This record gives sequence, C-alpha cells and structure tokens, in this order.
Amino acid sequence: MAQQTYRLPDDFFFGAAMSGPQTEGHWRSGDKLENLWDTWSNLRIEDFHNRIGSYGGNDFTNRRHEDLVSLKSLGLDSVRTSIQWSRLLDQDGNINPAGEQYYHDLFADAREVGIEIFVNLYHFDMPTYLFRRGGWENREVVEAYAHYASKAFRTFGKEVHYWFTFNEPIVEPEQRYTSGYWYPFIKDYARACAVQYNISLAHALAVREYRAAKEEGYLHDSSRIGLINCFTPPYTHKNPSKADLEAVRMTDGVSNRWWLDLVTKGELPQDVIDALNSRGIELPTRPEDKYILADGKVDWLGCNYYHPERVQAPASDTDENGIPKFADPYVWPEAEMNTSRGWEIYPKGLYDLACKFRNEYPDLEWFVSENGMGVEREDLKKDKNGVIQDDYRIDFVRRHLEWLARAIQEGAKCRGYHYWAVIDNWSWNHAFKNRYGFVEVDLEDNYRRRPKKSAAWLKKVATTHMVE
Ligand code: BGP
Repeated sequence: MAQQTYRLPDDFFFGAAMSGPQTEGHWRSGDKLENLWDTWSNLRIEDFHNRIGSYGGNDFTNRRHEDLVSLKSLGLDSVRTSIQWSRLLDQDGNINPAGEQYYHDLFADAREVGIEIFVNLYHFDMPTYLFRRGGWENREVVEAYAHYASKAFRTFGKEVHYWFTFNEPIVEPEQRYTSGYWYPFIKDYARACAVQYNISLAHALAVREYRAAKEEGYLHDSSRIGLINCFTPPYTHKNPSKADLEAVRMTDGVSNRWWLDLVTKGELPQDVIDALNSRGIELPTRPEDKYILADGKVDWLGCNYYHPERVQAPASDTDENGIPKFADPYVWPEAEMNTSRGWEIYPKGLYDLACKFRNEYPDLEWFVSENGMGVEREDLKKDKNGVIQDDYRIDFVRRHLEWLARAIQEGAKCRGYHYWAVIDNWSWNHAFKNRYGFVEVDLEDNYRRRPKKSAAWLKKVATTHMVE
C-alpha cells in the first residue's frame, strides 16, 4: 500500500491484551488451585522453553500498578485480561476470599489509573481437579463453568463493563485433543469435537447467566458480553479446483463460521455438523441443547488475528493418527513469514475478515482483540543504550492498522484494537522465547521493564489515532 496517513475513529478502543495465566504468576499464593499449565509445568518442565513453567507469569502481580501506569502512559485506554477460575473459586465452587480480593485489587488499580478493564473468564486454563473429572468432555464441568461465570458476574458486576466468556475456544480442542501438542497430549478428533461442542454450550450458558445477573441488577446497564476467538481467513490456489474450494469452505466452517453463527444466530452451522457426521463423528447432543445454544448470542465479538490459513484439497481422508482431514496446508510461494513463530504475516487478511463480517454478519459489532508479532532473541537487537530496535514491530502493526482503517472507512463495524502483548509475557510452552511487547521484560534483571524503540511509535498512534 502507498504510504499515506490513515485515521482510526475517535470513538475507538486502543489497548492491550493479556491473560491471567500468562502474567499473574503467584501460582500457589492466595489459595490458588492448580490449572493444567501448573500441572504440566510440575510434571515435565523440560517441555517448556528454557524450562520456564507457569509459575512466574511476567511478575504482573508484583508490578500491577506500575504496569497499568505504564500502559496508560503509552496512551492506551483499555486492557483485557482474564480471571483465573483456579484462583477465584475453591474445589467446591465457592468463592476463594483471597482470589476475590486479588481481582478487586486489580480492578481498583485499573480504575485509579484510568484504564477500562475488559475481563475474560477462560483463557486455556482448566483447573486440574476439573480436568480430572473429564474436563470439557463432561457436562458437569460445563455446568461448573456456568456457575463460575455467574459468581464472577455477581461479584464484580459493578467493577467491570466489558465481559467475555472465552478466549479462542477453538484452541484447546486443537492443541490438547487433536494435535496432542499440549498436555495431556490427546490425539482423538471425536473427543476434540465433543470438547468444541461442549465449550459452545458453556459459552451459551454463561451468556444466559450474564443476562440473568443483569436483569437482577448485578451489572451496569451499559455492560456488554462477548466472545473472543482467533479467526483465520482461508485462501487457496489462484485457479482452484472444486476440491480446493471445498477445503476452503470446511476450514472456514470449523474455524470461523462455527463461532460466528453461535454468537450471531444462536446456532451451529448444520453443514459443518453434517460433514462431521459423514466422517462418523457424532456430537454429544441432547434435545435441550438448541435452546441453550440459542442463548449464545452476544453484544459484540473479539477477533484475534495473527495469520491467514492457506489450504488446498487434502491428499488423503485422514492423517497419520487417523484424524479426519478436510484440508491440507498449501505453501504460498509469496508468503512473508515471521520465522520466529512460523506464522505468515498477511495484513490484508484483517481487511478480508472485516469485509466478511460486514457482508455476512452485518449487525455484528466487533473489535480486534489480539494482533501482534512475537520475535525470538530480541536481546541481540539492542542498541548501545540497551534499547531493542524493533522496527519490524512498527511495520507489522502499522500495516495491520492501515488495512483496518480502510475496512472501517468501507463500513466495517470495528470498535477497537488491542495489541498482544504490550508488555512481554509468558507464552505457554514457548515461555519467553518469542517476545511480543512494546516493552521488554528483562528476565536477567528481575523482570525489569524497559521500553523498546516501538513504544514511542505506539504512543503516538494511540494518542492521535493517526496511523503513520
Ligand atoms: C493467542 C493467545 C494468546 C497468545 C497469542 C500468541 O492465540 O490467545 O494467549 O499466547 O496467541 O501466541 P503464542 O504465545 O503461542 O506465540
């Protein structure tokens, strides 16, 4: 795109995204229970980059006020984080007083600093005792989640305006149950589909709890509920075969439409369910489910966008583990790659998503809830003053914002942009390998924070809403 200045709307959230399990640390204090990340860290610390497990987060608990002040000073108006289920409730589903206090303190700090806090209820952090009862495969855990959500709404309803039920509900079925990449390393597509289905129900039940709590006056009238997912626009060959187009349709169906239909129509796409059935996969449905799913409609949606999906017709029906395949990856020769993370950089994908939302779901309001670039060994990019020279990050964000601004000018109902993660944080089993921040966290110096070169650029954009 030619260099020109793009303007984002005045009334537009500009903020930061993070999560409880990736920042809080303090995994054993305040009577917090173990979640699957703590359990995996305890069982096999060698699976984590440089053997850094979940324990420390990025020291946010000790630096909470300092971090919020720093985010505010960068011109940011809002921050999304998550409550950890394993911190807020005890094993009997009762409020853990220390956990409750933890989040009251967080919300009070945000209020004092002048940051709008967006609160998500689940970020891949299943409490381990519930996983041992079957996790998302067990309906009782789905109900336990609805109970947890209800407690959160009723406890913090007057402190938080923006609520989200899940972050990227597609990821656990994928990472824990299909690829077996995350603990407990399951590779079973039927179980993965059951998990995806039950999480969809859990989302809808939580929205139902939210509406009830609002009706009863526990929440602000102006509060909103949403779901956050990662959306990957699928692309295929320039001259596609029918089978390539079918691969695109199914990739879009499972990754995108499943969630878009749930949050806008209160139902799941029948053509995707039919395709699963045709491969012998039956979802654990019950007659009452359609009424539950009907409550899954939200006030707005969070869209995490990192990369597109390049697909083509699958060469075989199943992979080496017997998992049904609807598409094979297609290596686009022109792809620009972030080699640290192995993800394609394709800013126009955000524009294409915005157009899809506008055309296919015209009433849907949404915001970019995550977008970011994680880069390895940024310590080697320091100048003589010790400041990381991350021009690539400026370039990455600028190009995404340009396409976003263009989509908004063309009618996209996008209400904000949150960058992941403005302050470096812990990235699951990659730990601190790839750094996303505009602010460095120095692990050699007790988690000390230091702005990178990009921080000044971010501040200018966040305060002026002009993208240059
Ligand atoms: C999203 C998650 C975040 C974050 C981000 C970056 O999918 O919601 O939790 O981790 O991706 O990915 P990663 O940390 O794997 O590099």
